[in-house]
Amino acid sequence: MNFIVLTIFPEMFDAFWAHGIIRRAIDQEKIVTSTINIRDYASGRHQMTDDRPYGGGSGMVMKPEPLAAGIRAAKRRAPFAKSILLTPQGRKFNQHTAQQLASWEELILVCGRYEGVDGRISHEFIDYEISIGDYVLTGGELAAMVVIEAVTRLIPGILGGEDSAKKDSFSDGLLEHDHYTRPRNFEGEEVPEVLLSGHHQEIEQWRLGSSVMRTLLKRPDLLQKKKLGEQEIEILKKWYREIEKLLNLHHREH
Ligand code: 6GU
Repeated sequence: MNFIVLTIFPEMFDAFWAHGIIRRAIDQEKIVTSTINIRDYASGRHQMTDDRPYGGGSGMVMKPEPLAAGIRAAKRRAPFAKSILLTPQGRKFNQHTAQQLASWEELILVCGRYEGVDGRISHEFIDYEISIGDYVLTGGELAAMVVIEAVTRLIPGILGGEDSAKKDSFSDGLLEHDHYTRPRNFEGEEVPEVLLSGHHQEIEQWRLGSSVMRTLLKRPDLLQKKKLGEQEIEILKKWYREIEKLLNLHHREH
């Protein structure tokens, strides 16, 4: 995958490229990364990349010429690339979008700043607009990093465990199960016995139960959307019966 980022703050990406999974993906030549400084394509003594909005109002708008020239330069490096504008007005990014983007060979990520970019850029030079959530950031740089990281970890051969991306939260509509590591007893709380048993089937059962209940408690919206399997329904029924028992006990007492 070839990622080209257009930004007025290319230095923000130096640390991002240099660590963790992104670093490893670059070293293993699974991804190629570069930045284009939009300011390099701005003209005039001050190389301004923004200007006041026509029609008045507060805030600044990114000028079209430097962005257009920057995107054209990126397209010369990556002729088949799709160009993505990071903006709070975009489609909400999720795991499904990450999977779709991972199927492209080349991506140009345009980081908007200020109040937005000139409308003619979004109309003529941008294939998709993506937002990473309903909150406002001053620029698209952090959002671009979010997208790049989410896409990179889906590229085959990047993660330690080959199937860990498949087991991730959201990829099957459930949150991940609880995880434990040593020590067995931490400040009085024990690791669930079944995880020490070595019974792989029972461990898988326990993990599915943990996933389903965690999703019910933390993200019930995900369970509503998901098509539940037989096993998952059984788990919910089991807990439903447990809760009923508890309620009956209390009912008798009061
Ligand atoms: Cl992609 N950009 C900006 N500036 N703010 C955001 C965003 C993107 N996604 C959520 N908020």
